[in-house]
Amino acid sequence: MDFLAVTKQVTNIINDTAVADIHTHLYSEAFGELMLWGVDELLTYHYLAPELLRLRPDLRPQDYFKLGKKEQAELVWQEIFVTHTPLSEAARGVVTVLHELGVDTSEKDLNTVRKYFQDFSPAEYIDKVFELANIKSVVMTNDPFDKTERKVWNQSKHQDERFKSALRLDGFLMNYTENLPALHEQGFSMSENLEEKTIIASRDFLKHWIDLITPEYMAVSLPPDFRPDDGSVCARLMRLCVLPVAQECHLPFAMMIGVKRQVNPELELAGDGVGKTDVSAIEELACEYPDVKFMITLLSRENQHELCVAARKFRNILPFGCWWFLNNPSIIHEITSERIEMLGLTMIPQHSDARVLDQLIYKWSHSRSVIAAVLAAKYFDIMKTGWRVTKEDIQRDVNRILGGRILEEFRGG
Ligand code: HDL
Ligand code: ZN
Repeated sequence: MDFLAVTKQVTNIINDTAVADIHTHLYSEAFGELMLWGVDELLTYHYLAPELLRLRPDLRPQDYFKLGKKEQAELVWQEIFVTHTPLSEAARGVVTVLHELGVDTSEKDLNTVRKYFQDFSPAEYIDKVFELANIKSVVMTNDPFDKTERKVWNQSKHQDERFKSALRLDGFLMNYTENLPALHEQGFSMSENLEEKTIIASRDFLKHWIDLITPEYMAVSLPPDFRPDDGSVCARLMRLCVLPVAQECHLPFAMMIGVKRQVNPELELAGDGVGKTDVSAIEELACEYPDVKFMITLLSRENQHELCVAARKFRNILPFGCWWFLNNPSIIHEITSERIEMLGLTMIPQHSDARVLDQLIYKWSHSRSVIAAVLAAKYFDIMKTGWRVTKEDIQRDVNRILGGRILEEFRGG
C-alpha cells in the first residue's frame, strides 16, 4: 500500500471512530444557562476577544466587555470575519463549524447566519453536534463551589450519560482560604491551619463530591512555579488530602500545569498567560506516589519533550492533550509526533477543551486531520520494511488513543 492509501485508510478510521473527549468545559442541558451553544457564543469565545482587540486599538477592553453578548458577537464578526480574513485557529474554527453545519459561508450577514440556530432546541442541538463531530462522550469540568452546578447535582437532574464528570479542585487547592465559608456552608467544618480534624473533613468533602458526581478523575490547574514541597496550602492539601483520596478511590489525578493566571486582567477570562514549569515536580510526585495515576497536560510547548521523558520513567504518568495555546495544527503535529516516537500509543493525543458545544465540530475536525497525518506517517515508516499493519490493527490503536480505551485502562489498571 502506498503512503496515500495508508493516509486515506488511517483518516477514514479516525473520522469513523467516535471520540471520548476527556477534557471540556461543556455542560449537558440539565445545567441550563451553563450550557453554551450557537453562533453568538462561538463569536464571543474568549480566544477571539484578544484577536478583536488587536484589530481595534481604539477599542478599550473594558468597553468591549461591557457590551451585551450580541453586540460583542457583532463586533467580532465585523472585524475578524468581514473586514479581515479569519485565518487564526479560533477564527477558522468558527468557519469550519458553519461549513460543517451546512451554513453558507459566503453569507456575511450575521443575522442571516443566526437564523440557522433558531430552529434547534438545546437537546436537538446536542444530538446534532455529537453526530456531526462523531463524539462518544465528553468530560465536563465540574466545580464543587459553583452554586448553579451544585443545585443541579443535588437535584439529580443531570442524566445525559454522554456528559461525564470531572471533579475540578482549583477552588479547593488554589483558593482554600477564600472558600472556607463555602466549605462550612456545605457542612464541612475546616480551618486554615490544616490540623487533623480539618484534614479528615477535607477528605470527607472530596469523597462527598466523588459519590455525588462519580467523576472520571480529579483535576487542578496549577501555575508554572508549582512545587509539591513548598509548604504551600496547595501542596499540603494535595499530599494530605487529594492524593490519599485518589489512591483510596482509584481515581486518576489530572494536573494541568503552566497557567500564569491574569497576566493581563483587562482581558478577563482571556487574560491568562503561559509559563514553563519544572517537570521534576511531576517526577517527584509520580515516584513518591506509585499507586496514584497522574494525568498530566502542560501548557508550555517547551515542556512537552521532557514530559514524554518523564512518562517513560514513570508509567503512572499519562500525558494528555495539546492544551489551550498548544491546540494549533502546527504544534499538535509536533507534540503528537514526539509522543508516538517516545511513548508509542500510551498517551492520549488530544482533548478539545471546548467551552461552546459547537466547538466540538471544529476542534475535533482540525485535530483528527493532524493526528491522522502523523499516525499514517508512523505506520508507513514500519510498513516500508514489510511489517504488516491491518485495518483491524489501526482500528484497535485508534480505539485506544481516541476512543477512550486508554483512560479506562489507566483508571482500572
Ligand atoms: O483551566 C483550564 O481548564 C483551561 O482550559 C481554561 O479553562 C482556559 O480558559 C481555556 O478555556 N482554555 O482553552
Ligand atoms: Zn480547560
